[in-house]
Amino acid sequence: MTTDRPHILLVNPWIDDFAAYDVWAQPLGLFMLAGMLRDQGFRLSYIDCLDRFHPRAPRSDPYARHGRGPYLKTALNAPPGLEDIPRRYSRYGIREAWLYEDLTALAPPDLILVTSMMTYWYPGVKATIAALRRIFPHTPILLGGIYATLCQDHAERTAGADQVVPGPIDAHLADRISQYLGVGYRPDFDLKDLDAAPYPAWDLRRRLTYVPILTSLGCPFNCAYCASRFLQPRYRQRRPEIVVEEILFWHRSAGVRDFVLYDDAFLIGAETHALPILEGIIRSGARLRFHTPNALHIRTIDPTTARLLARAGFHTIRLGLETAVRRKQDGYDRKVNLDEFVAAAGCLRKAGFTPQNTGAYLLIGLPGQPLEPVVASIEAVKAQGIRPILAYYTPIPHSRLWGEAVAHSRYDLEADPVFSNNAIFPCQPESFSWEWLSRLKEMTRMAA
Ligand code: B12
Ligand code: SF4
Repeated sequence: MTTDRPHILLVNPWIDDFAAYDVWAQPLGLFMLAGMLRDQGFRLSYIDCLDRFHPRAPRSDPYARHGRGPYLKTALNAPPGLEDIPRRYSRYGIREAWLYEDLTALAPPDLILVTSMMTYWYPGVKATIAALRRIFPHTPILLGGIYATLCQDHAERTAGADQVVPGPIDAHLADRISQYLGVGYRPDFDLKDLDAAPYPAWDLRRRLTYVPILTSLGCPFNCAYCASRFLQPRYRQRRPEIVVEEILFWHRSAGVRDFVLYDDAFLIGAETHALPILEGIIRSGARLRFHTPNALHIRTIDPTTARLLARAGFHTIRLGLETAVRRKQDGYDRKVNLDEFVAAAGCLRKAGFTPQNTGAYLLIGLPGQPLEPVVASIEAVKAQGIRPILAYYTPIPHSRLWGEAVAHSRYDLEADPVFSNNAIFPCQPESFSWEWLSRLKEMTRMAA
């Protein structure tokens, strides 16, 4: 690497919310981009506003809960319109003064790339960009990621970046980077070929307590409440042997044991994708743990798959059930029915999975959704020895349910993404109350 190459600063912004926790959440898109840029010889720096292991942060056990853990937080006023929510609003991540110190210590960058995740976290993105501007007033700032893609217009009006760059990494992005840096940037691999890309530059992180893995991009389904199809229009899988190589690379070079699958659809076409990956991991003899917070497809779990998941070290299993009581009028998705769930649960139990590490997501707070089917679903899941986990619905622009969500919400969802926060149940049914929520949560408890 030559030092006269431009210097690019990558930034993971603060989160402003009623609650946030590091549930194995890393900005994978930004690290993929970092891997590609470093491969071209750019000098990179990384600032993580969510760094749980910042030298000035109180000490915490990095390996507790397989890498998960709490962010630091600083109390904030709730955004206008949300003052009546009976929960404290905070900025999650490092203290503002530490960010200024860390930025001041850096060599001035030629370009800053900021990522974004949940749409309703944008106030944290905006505050991060304002801090970057204060220290580096002349450096162009590009904003990409999920919020930038789902709410491009809002981001252009609000976030304070020089340019909002929606969508996946493609040739246009390479052109824009070249334009800002005044040097030709042309990755020497095919951007459409997932197997050809360099690994995400995870080594830029202070501590590698876990590593996210993406074995495929996108999803062949198109559930009404989800934006996966808009974010990644084409479903693509990586070659199994390349995925296994990447996992073993991080294990052998950095001692990583916990791996987190970020796929939307890991088990689709399992015969030629997931099963060879699991077999490759088993063959390697490495003692690893895998977690699937983003949920596995239930329909594809048969005795062989369950057995291989267990033998490969899958530890935290989450299943995308959404409801066990399908009503004709809902039509939200047709991913799985109750019989298929019961069959999959049986396979998982037989393979040794217990309620301690196996949970099924149940969606609550959908527009017009009554609470009775949620209660019935909780019971149906528990009856199978699986832990019900309530997933609060967040309305997502460009999903098929967005229009209905806008019509049902007590907030003006189109005016401000903060109103899409799932913690406030923006589309709550008539029968909903905070007391009801506590009762539902109580019902999900399983006997030890
Ligand atoms: C992995 C994942 C998670 C992980 C954590 C990820 C994280 N970093 O926080 C887990 C499983 C924990 C999770 C949880 C939740 N998630 Co989630 N998650 C995803 C998922 C499947 C993939 C995101 C990802 O890493 N993609 C892969 C990378 C490569 O893509 P990318 O980040 O988009 O980046 C690309 C571009 O944007 C670009 N890029 C990225 N940064 C930058 C920066 C610059 C400058 C540029 C130029 C380009 C660029 O490059 C990348 C490559 O193409 C997305 C769906 C999806 N298909 O995208 C949902 C998604 C983001 N999640 C969503 C939701 C709703 C949730 C939950 C609220 C679910 C719930 N009800 O509990 C929780 C929230 C928990 C939390 N984070 O605190 C929604 C977002 C909703 C919203 N309003 O914004 C999504 C879109 C799924 C959906 N239902 O449609 N999630
Ligand atoms: S909810 Fe899951 S299965 Fe449905 S489209 Fe989204 S990622 Fe695919």
